[in-house]
Amino acid sequence: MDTDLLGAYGWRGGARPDEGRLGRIVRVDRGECDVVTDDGHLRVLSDSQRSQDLVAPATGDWVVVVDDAELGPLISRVLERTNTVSRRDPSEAVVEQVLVANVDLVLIVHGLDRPLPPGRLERFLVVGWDSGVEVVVVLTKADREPDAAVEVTATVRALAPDVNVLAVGMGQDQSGLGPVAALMAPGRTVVLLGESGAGKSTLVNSLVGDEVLTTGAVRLGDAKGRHTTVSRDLVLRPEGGLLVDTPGIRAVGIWDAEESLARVFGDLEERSADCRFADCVHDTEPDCAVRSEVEAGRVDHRRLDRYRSLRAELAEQREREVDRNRRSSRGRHR
Ligand SMILES: Nc1nc2c(ncn2[C@@H]2O[C@H](COP(=O)(O)OP(=O)(O)OP(=O)(O)O)[C@@H](O)[C@H]2O)c(=O)[nH]1
Ligand SMILES: [Mg+2]
Ligand SMILES: [Zn+2]
Repeated sequence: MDTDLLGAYGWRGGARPDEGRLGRIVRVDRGECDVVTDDGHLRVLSDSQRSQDLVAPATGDWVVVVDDAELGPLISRVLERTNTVSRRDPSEAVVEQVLVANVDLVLIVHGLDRPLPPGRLERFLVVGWDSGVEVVVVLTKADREPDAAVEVTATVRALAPDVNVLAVGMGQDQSGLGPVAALMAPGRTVVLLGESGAGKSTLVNSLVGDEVLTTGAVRLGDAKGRHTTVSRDLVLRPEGGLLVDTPGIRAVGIWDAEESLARVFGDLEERSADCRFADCVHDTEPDCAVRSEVEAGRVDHRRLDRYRSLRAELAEQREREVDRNRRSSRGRHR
């Protein structure tokens, strides 16, 4: 038994729960999870069938494990989360999907062997910032595409001036890893988000210094990945720190992210204070201060389009949510 295994896995001290054993989820499968406890790794039932109120466990969650006489070890509850990285559940319009819980840093990983559409970066930024933690962009494959590294760094800087951008090359020799490794520290949880084939698993392996995760070749021609990673795995780095690898996501649906949207489009939000109507959607309204920025050539019209469509997406979510709540409360009163 390790003296402070859970400390290495990010437990910040403080009172432990009275009941059961404390653990952190390192992987979630259907109905079961891998949990690390003081005694090492355990396979446990997530038990969401039996206790309907249980928060569905996610990778990174701190949980209480109890031993059931019949079922063996199972999660009895999920401790309160400090934060989550969430998106809209791709299979349903009004359900939040927690990707990872209790993180300290989000890395948006992008492979330089493909273009970076601004809209995709903006979505990832909204999702990353919505967790409340710092976001850093990591550009991979700089060994193969040194020119793209310069160009894409400039694109990111233009869209998000206060975001740190790092470029790494993990080909024959490893370059640029130092600054990424410097973002890690004992007990600190870093989650990697990005498209399939971006190099997330490769980056985790490079930082860990071992082939702990499977990586996959990219299809020739369109630089698309093959969805090699299928689960969200929390990995301990021997030098300290935790990395959460995730399956590639292409179109990330934003969830309840007003504030981080305002951050990505801060300049536009500021200008909208001068629109004639408080609820201006910057479309055909008269005296729209945001559209006048576009007309004056100070803001790219495509950027305004992307901002408007993300705002519309959030507004639609809100409406559907209100509808749903209304329906379910009606159901209860019947
Ligand atoms: N030359 C070079 N190849 C890289 C670099 N990063 C990743 N690759 C290659 O890109 C391919 C995809 O990398 P993965 O790490 O599997 O990508 P991923 O983001 O984990 O993809 P999914 O698991 O499908 O989401 C692999 O063949 C890697 O060897 C890099 O910096 N340089
Ligand atoms: Mg992977
Ligand atoms: Zn307006």
